[in-house]
Amino acid sequence: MAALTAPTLSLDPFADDFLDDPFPRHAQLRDAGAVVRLEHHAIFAMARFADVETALRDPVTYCSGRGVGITDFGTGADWPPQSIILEADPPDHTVARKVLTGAMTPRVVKGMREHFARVATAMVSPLVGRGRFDGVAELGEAYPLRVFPEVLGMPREGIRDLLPFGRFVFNAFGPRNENTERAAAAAVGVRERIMAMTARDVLSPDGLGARIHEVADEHDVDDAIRPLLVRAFFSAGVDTTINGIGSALLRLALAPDQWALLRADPGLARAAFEETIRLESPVQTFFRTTTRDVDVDGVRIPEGAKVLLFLGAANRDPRRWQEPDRFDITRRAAGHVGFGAGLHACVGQMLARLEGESVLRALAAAAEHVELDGEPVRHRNNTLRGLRSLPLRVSAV
Ligand code: 8QM
Repeated sequence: MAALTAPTLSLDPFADDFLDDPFPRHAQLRDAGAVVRLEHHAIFAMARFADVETALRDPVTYCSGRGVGITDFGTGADWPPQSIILEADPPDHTVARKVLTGAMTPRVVKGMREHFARVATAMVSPLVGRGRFDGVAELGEAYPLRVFPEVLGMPREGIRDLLPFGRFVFNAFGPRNENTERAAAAAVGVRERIMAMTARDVLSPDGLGARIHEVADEHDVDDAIRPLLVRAFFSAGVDTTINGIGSALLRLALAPDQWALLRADPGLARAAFEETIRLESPVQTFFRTTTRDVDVDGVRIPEGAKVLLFLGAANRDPRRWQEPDRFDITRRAAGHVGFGAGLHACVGQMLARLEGESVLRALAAAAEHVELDGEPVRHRNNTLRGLRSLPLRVSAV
């Protein structure tokens, strides 16, 4: 009986006005129906938690191999570069996933804990001593750009390429609009240098990059795809955590009551980061492509359709969350889809949490108060939500 046509909206989810203030439009998308058609890009979209989660957990119907951006790799497109893991389906995905999870085991991540805490404390201390600092440049970016290359074992001279590379990757999931073109222009030469850093002989032998090559040996992985497995860490691990940490600092600066809770119990640092991922969803959207006609709430989505999944809208769906727009570090944020769900759920989520927790713990130990010292400036990206600058004022304990 599924014959209803999807409610059609004319909004462009990659336009400046949408990206700068997505939440009112998220509500509009959720309220319009379980599935809506966005005619501007000739795509379908889902924004309710239940439907986004169902799609994420049904990779047979909603595949990734045709790309998780707007480009359909099923029709011979070869731009932007396709991910070997994120944009693959079983069985190709299974092998890639095994190698990346094999390199980043819980034991490996646990082994980083003390070092991460020490680096966070050392980084936070002079900032708090100064009393004012930029939460993005001096902490949100500085911290991941310090610990992540170390963990990967990549050459120092490659660090400056990580930001433009990540910004390009995440913009390029969207259409070729101004954001994508700007990021592509800023990444000229960057992609080649990033690929050069995936080679076994430039990665330090004790890092995660070298581990990927070792695990790839164990699984007899083809030489041709190894660089792409290492590249996945370069693409996925930097801007994501940067925007997560920046957003957490903003949220805490805006909510003195939540800051007081964290000060009283630094054990809440991990929960505060988790709640930030729910509320701000650093990765706002991903596409899937349907592998068959599928009926959702009476609406037929045809085979081969691009479906935009609004992770950020699902994470604030009032059908799923109480007071969804409230930053509450004591709520049960677990179960959000900020790290995805199912087969493709973020491989690095434990590392991301450890970074977030380490920074928030260090700050809560060193600062009595944190508040805004000026207007935060948003960073615009087709997929990522985060900040370009965040002026903060802090008082030492
Ligand atoms: C996003 O290049 C890649 O393999 C890759 C790019 C982006 C991601 C993951 C992998 C999901 C974090």
